[in-house]
Amino acid sequence: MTDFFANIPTITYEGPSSTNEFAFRHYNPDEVILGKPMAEHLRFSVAYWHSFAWQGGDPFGGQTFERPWFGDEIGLAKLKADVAFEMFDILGNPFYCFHDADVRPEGTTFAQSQRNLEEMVDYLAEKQQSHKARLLWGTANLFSHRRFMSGAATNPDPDIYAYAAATVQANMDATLKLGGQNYVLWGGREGYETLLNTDLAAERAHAGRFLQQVVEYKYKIGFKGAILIEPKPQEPSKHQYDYDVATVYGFLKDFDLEKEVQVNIEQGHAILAGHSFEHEIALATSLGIFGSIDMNRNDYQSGWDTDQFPNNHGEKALAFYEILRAGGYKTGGTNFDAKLRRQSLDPQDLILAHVGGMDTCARALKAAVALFEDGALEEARAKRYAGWKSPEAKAMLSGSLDQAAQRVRDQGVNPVPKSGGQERLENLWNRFI
Ligand code: XUL
Ligand code: CO
Repeated sequence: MTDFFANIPTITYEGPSSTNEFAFRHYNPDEVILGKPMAEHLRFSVAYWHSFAWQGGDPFGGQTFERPWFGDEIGLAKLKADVAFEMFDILGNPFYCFHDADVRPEGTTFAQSQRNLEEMVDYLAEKQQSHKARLLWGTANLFSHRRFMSGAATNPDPDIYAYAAATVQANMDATLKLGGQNYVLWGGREGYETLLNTDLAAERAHAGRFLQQVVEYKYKIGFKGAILIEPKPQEPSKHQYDYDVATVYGFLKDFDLEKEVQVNIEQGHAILAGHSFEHEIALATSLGIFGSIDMNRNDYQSGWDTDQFPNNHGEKALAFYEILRAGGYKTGGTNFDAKLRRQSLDPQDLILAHVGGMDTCARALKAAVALFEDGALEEARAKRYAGWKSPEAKAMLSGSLDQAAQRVRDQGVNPVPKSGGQERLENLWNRFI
C-alpha cells in the first residue's frame, strides 16, 4: 500500500440525499436496471494517461502536479501502477485503459522500450490478479515522441511506418496478454499541418493498408477483442484523416474493413467536428460500427479539446439513450478520457473528479432508461414513419424513379405537411432528466 490516497475511503453508494463528498449519490453498481446491474450498463474505465501520466501542463506552462512517481525509472512506473490500482479499488471502476507511454519509461532504443513495456505488462498482470480492475483497451502512443511529428502510418518516411508497425504490434501483444477487450487507434498525427507538403492520396492509402495489417495481426495472434478507431477532426494536426464517424465509415468501406473495425466515440471530438455526441453514436449504430465511448466534456468558450469531467447529466442522457437504442455496449465501455484542471493539485481531486463523473453518467443512464421504458418517444418516432409500412410505400424503394413518380400522376398524391412536434418531445424529455 502507498500512502498517496491516505485517509480517502472506498466510495460506496449512499443515495441522492447524501451530503458525503466521498460517496456516490447515483451510481449504485449492483442496482438492476433493464435486466442487468448498473455497473454492466456503464462499464466505467479510468484513463491512465490523464490521471497518472499527465503532469498538468498547458501550451503556456509546464508541470503543476507533484506526484511521487514522476520520472523515467521502471521503479517509479511500478509505483504509478500501485497508486493507479489503489484508485481503482477506491472507485470500484471495473476497467482502465492505457497507452504504452503511460505505463513504461521510454528507452533509448526500440528494444529497450519494448523490454520496459513487457516488464510493466507483467507487473500490471500481477496487479489484475490481486485487484478487480481489468483492461478495457490498450493503445499505442504514436503522437507524443518527436519521431511521430509528421505522422505514424502516414509519415512520409517509411522508416517511421516500420517503427509504428513495431509499436502497434508490441501494444497489441500487451493488450492480448492483459485480456484487454478492445484495441484502439487514435491518429492524432495521422493528418497534416499543410497541404503544401502533403501527398494526401499516398498518406490515406498508407493509413488504410496499415489498418488492414492491424486486423490481419489481430487474427494472427488470436485477439478476440474489437479493433476501434477513435475519430477526431483536428488537434494536434490541422486536419486528421479520422475526422468523424461518417469519414471513418467511408475510409473503412474503401479498405474493406467496415465489418472488422468499429469506432470509439469521444464527446469532445464530436463537438470539435461540429456534431453532437449523440449524433455520432446514433450514426455509428446505424452503420453497425458503434464500439465504445470516451466520456468527457469540452468547455464551451475555449473551442478546443479540454477533456473535462462530465457534470451535466441532461446532456449525457441523450448519449446514453442512443447507447440503449444500440442495445448497450458489447466489448465497449465508458472510458473517462478526462483530466483534472491544472490547479486541482490534491490526490482527493482525482477521486472527486471521478466520483462526479460516474454519478453524472449514472444519473444520465437512469433518465435515459426511464424514458426508454416509458416508450412515448419511440412511439412518436414510429408514428412519424408509419407511412412507410404500407406496401405501396415499400414498393417505391424496390422500383424505379419512374414508378415512384407514377403515384403522383396516377393517384394525384398531394402531401399534407405534418408537424415534427419537436417542442412537445423536448418537454417529454425534460420530464425524465
Ligand atoms: C486525444 C484522445 C486520446 C485517445 C487515445 O484527444 O482522445 O487520448 O483517446 O489515444
Ligand atoms: Co479519447
